[in-house]
Amino acid sequence: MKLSLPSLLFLACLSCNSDRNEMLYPGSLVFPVQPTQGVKEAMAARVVPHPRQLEWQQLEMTAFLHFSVNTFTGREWGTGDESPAVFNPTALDADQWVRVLKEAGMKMVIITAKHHDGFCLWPTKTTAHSVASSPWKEGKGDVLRELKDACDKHGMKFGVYLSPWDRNAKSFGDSPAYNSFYMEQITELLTWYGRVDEVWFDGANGEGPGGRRQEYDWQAYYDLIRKLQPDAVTAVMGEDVRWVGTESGYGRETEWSVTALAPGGTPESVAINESLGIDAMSQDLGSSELLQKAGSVYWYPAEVDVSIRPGWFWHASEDSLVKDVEKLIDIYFSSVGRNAVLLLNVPPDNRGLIHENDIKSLLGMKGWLDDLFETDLLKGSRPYGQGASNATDGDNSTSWSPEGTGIASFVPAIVATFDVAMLQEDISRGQRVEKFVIEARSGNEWDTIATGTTIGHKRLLRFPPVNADEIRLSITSSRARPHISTFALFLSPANTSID
Ligand code: FUL
Repeated sequence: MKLSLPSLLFLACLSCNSDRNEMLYPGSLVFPVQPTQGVKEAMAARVVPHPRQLEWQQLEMTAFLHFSVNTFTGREWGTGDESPAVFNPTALDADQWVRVLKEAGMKMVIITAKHHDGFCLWPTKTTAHSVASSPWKEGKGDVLRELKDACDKHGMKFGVYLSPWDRNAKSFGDSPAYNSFYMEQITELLTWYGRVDEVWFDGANGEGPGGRRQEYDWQAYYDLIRKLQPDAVTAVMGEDVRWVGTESGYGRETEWSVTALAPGGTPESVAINESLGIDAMSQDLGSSELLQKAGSVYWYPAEVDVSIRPGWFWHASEDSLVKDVEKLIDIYFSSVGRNAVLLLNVPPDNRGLIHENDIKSLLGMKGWLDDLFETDLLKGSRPYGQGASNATDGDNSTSWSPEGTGIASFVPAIVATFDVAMLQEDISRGQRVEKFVIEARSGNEWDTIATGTTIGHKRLLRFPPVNADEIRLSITSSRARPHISTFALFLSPANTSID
């Protein structure tokens, strides 16, 4: 525990010494000038998510659909010169997309309403470069409408990716003109289809005609979204959800949702991040060392975007290169299991369907995860022993709030072998734990079976199978009183085959 005496006194007045009444900071906070040692960590521990961020974090698994003219040309980045005539799926079935993704455990679907090629999947009034000029449904189709209807039918959340970089728009690079064109597109997407849950702004950005640079008016975009869809999170170049920094499917082992990284693309945020020398790809975005340099911190949680295939778009040549069940499970442990939300891309093919090979991997992963999480070996056991007196009554009997650091023991309800541990913090009260240790006793021998740093919404750990009489969880460092909401143990299913 890193709290010095002055900082404890400071916190005492913040919280009136009562946990229930402690001061929390929704979204962000500006540090006091020259705080005493430990105060910054203790304050950062009390930054909490906005309700829309909390709801988003609990989704855990979400899906991306990359679909555009590239699906038909074989490109990854269209040039913007493609004829809308190439867009002609023969059997488009948005209901199939949503059924498959729901069965695979996905809680939201985000579609590329417009990728860098500028082709719009909805019949926008802003440009003729859209489905309205394509042969699909004789120009009367609307992919966004079909997807949203399917989402509503199956209880799936719905998000839109609208590439700021547009290689087709003539106005791109004429900053005021393109900004108003782009905001028109945002307005259509956020007013024509009912509720939208996420707006995804890509960071890729090239030049306009004649090498012109486009200055995006990020603040105006954010204000418009807040007005039209106040509950939608804005992602990546947005303010609520942070790009994890890789496209490999692997988040950081130490993943703070409270970061010194200032969110979004506004000049103010850019200046803060430049002065700290950090960006979304930096290894350290929230350590105590970094907090000492920072003037403010933000609730800015990580999203791990990765494609089930080598490319983001479907290509026939990649049908044999779909990630297998083992790989998807590994990605799950390295994203959801490392305090992030997984955004797994499953691109529809040129028929307008999710391909059979992708379905096989998705359902294989889901079946394995369902088997894994079916039996919690700690269910029903309660913490006991020295330091375990703060077991909290809740739905989960293993929830526990030690005073700062603490050790609790658990006797598994079923004596059995396990090889996966799950830990969760109640992040509605902030992210606090900096280090923990899990030990197991067999007879008189205690062995360390796993150690870790951050927990956050969810931390999953894998280790060789253990058969224990007793389990011990120690929180060895925390920025403030931790609120452990779940401690659970599981045994991996024997294999990943669904045949
Ligand atoms: C990147 C884009 O350039 C890729 O095409 C893809 O959309 C990925 C999710 O983001 O920045």
